Amino acid sequence: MINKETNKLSIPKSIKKFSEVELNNLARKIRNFMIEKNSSTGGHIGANLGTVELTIALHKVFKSPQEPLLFDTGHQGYTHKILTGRSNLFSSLNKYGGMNRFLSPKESAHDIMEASHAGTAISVGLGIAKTRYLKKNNKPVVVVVGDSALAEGSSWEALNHAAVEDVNLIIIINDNGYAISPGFGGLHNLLSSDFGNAPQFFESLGFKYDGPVDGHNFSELVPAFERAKENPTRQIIHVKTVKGYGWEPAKKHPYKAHFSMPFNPDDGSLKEKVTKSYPDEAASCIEEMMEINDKIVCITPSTLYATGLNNVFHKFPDRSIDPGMEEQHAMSMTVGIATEGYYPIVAFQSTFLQRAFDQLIHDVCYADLPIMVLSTRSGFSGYDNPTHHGIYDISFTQSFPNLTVLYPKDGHELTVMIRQAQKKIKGPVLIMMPYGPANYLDVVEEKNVLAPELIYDGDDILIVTVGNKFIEAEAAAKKINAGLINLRIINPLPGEFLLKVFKSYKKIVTIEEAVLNGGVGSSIASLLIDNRISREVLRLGLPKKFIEPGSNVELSKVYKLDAEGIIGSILERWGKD
Ligand SMILES: Cc1ncc(C[n+]2csc(CCOP(=O)(O)OP(=O)(O)O)c2C)c(N)n1
Repeated sequence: MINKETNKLSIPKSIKKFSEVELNNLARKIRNFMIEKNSSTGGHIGANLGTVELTIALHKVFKSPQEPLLFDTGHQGYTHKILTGRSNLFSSLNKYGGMNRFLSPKESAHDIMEASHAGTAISVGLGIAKTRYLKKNNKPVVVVVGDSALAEGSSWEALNHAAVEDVNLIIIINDNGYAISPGFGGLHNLLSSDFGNAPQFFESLGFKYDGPVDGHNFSELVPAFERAKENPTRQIIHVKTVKGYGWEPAKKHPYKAHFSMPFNPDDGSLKEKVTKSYPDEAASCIEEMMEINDKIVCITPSTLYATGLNNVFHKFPDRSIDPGMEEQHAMSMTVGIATEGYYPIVAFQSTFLQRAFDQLIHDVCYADLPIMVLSTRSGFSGYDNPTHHGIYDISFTQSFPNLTVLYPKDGHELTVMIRQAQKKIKGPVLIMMPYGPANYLDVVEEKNVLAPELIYDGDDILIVTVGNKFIEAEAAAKKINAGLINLRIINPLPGEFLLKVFKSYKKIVTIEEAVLNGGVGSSIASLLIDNRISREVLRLGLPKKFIEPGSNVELSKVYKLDAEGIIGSILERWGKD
């Protein structure tokens, strides 16, 4: 089945003429391959086991890429990758330079778009279909969208538009009832209702509705897709699938094994021990705070897995809200909660916080109410897509009025910061934390961690470091006898404090795991210019480009943000003296 030499799953050239038995055999082969490969590399195993038959049926009926197949988010595209000749790449998944976790035109002409953020495919698909209409190309465009991605605000905008367009767009709802956590809300209820309201709902919007179709049964899938191909205008096909289908351990997993780190294929147990992460640390602290303060409400838009809030949600179900993948709504809702005198803590994965950019500035900052926003996986975010790195949050919040932005140097400082910020900051506050296991440097219970700290003085170079770069910055500072500041507060910039310390130094180095443009280094350079103070400033951070996936260690090395890289850049700028 798997050719060990080429590491490739042998797939026959054309499945167009396959019988149902052959299709089922192929599905079994693909499923086994995925379990075997993902068990050693990790991957979106549950999400992909659910789309095996659906994707095979799509490739049987439609001719990719002329009849383009778009998968919303792209995390469920493994079968599509295998059927388009990429099985040999699976061993490199979640390795530096390895196969993309999502779909990417850089990998194959069969991948029409690269996403990784949910809720974009109906819009892109409609754009293609509309342009094809102008070009008089009437080949259908097929979009596969998950039931939760369908609940994204952008998907609703796209549906509203698609409902009145005379173009050949087929929307397939891959309804497994799950986001990563179990599905939620009116749309979820509508799709999972046994009483058949979904047809009326979509038909009254203006679509043709076909379904529900059993997404693991070729005798239902293939005819449904053939019917749609015959008459592809404004067509919705509602396909019911099971996340983790065909793999016993997924049944017991709380997220149906949506994604897993390397696992034991027999029981799904993880191969490596899980260590306490920054979000875990923050979540324990929130749990204790909610215990003593019944006015704290905790929210996360479908990112329980990245925010560690499971226990909080379990313990305080009435004061915990996961509205689904609805970042904009989650952010705006905090204003209502704060207006009523409660204290909302809303936790995002940094990359998805971008979805709530305007709600953060327009709703939260302008309201200027006590609201806490947590941004997890700020900085490098591992082997996800290049668009998943949380490297823009520092830059975009630098310009926001009323918002205090904090970034602690370690796990202790994080929890003290959350407590102090909740007690002392009257307006909105955003606290960032990095991906990965928490570090613990010193206990800071007694200190005010809402202000910067001069850790020690040095010779003529001063390093100003932001958040998780502290460890590498400190190692570099010690090597070259530089002074060191743990900045902690990155908006508003603590100008008075900085200018006072800068008096003793000729050379200033700033370090941040974020894009340099508009970042802390730029703000410090502006501070000096605005105060007509002349200093040499070396800004260390990331270039304005999409950064490849990689571990923190790998990427810190490549982008010279580890101690060695920091020293190298300093020596390159100023030489040895
Ligand atoms: C805007 C955005 N928010 C959150 C995520 C994280 N995320 C990735 S897949 C996923 C669940 C997707 O659920 P669904 O669309 O139903 O697809 P399924 O995995 O169930 O097939 C989530 C929350 C994301 N990729 N994009």
